[in-house]
Amino acid sequence: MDTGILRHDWTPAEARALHDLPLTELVFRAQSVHRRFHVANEVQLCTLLSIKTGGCPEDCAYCPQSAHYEAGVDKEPLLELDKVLAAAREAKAAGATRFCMGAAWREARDGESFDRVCDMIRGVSDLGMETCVTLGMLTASQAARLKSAGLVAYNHNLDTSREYYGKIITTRSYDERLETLRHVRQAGITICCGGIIGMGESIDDRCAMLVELANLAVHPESVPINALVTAPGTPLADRPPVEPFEFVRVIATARLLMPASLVRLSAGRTGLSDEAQALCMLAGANSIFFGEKLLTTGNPDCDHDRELLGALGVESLVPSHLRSGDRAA
Ligand code: SAM
Ligand code: DTB
Ligand code: SF4
Repeated sequence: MDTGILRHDWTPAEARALHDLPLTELVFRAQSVHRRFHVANEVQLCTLLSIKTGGCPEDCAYCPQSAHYEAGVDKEPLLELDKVLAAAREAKAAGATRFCMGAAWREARDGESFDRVCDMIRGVSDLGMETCVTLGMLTASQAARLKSAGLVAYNHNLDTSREYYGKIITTRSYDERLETLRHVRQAGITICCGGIIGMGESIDDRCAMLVELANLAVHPESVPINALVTAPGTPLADRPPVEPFEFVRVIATARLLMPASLVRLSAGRTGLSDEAQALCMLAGANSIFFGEKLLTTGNPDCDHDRELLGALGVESLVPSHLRSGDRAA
């Protein structure tokens, strides 16, 4: 959604000035903006499933699925359709409204695998869930095929600033990322695009990444903010954990720059206290990954999340087209 009052001309200095406000001022401003664009106390519950695990040719320094590192992740071929649909049914029964399927691919390739992913999208949509996939780089025609299968969202993260990118990934460029995002947008699929903090980047890098996202012609509808989940064997295995207040600042800045987007408190929740997560929600986070596993690493268990959301009085954010139980548009 772009209401015409959203800005697309943010400067890194403006983002930095917001980021560095006294914390209560920053959170107050972010929550004020949040309430102009969203229903307060509603959080989207998304469940992730790795549909193709490990053995990825890319060298992303954070990722346990890269074939360049020994992170102890077993390689698995593309899952069968029935397994994926069983997991989606389970996620729906647990309360998730969006089902996100991730493949450890550099790029999507046409053929039987791509056809199967399209079947997954159709099957999950038929269950009355929003669908999201992340398959690496896409051509324009592949994006159009995903749209025809009923895909609602495509996840493709910028991960960090343009300046820091080369320190994290050498096997693809920032511009290639942006090109896939253009294909997704042209196909009429919503964009889920964010990044990771805690990889050794500076505060300016974090702000530059948010500015990059906010200055896209249309803001990404979803902005996942991940804290690095350190994986043994990867080059970033020894990075210290992200300080909770740093997480809060990045979320609040994302909320201020992209008021209408869903900001997702993504990977890294297991390292945050309940109170820190509540503060992230006060700072404008209104989406989480819900389910015991992310792709290959852990996430808080569902019972604990239900207790937390209950204690906070948070309700599940159900997209309007799913409210009547209709098939995702
Ligand atoms: N291979 C596809 C790609 O890279 O676009 C899709 C899957 S990839 C695992 C999706 C995203 O997960 C990455 O862009 C990154 O932001 C996030 N991610 C991967 N490993 C992570 C980690 N250890 N900690 C936090 N986020 C991570
Ligand atoms: C996103 O921004 N975070 C998710 C999802 N998009 C695909 C992935 C997090 C992965 C964390 C590491 C793992 O479980 O392998
Ligand atoms: Fe491959 Fe995606 Fe992991 Fe990079 S982040 S190594 S592209 S699975």
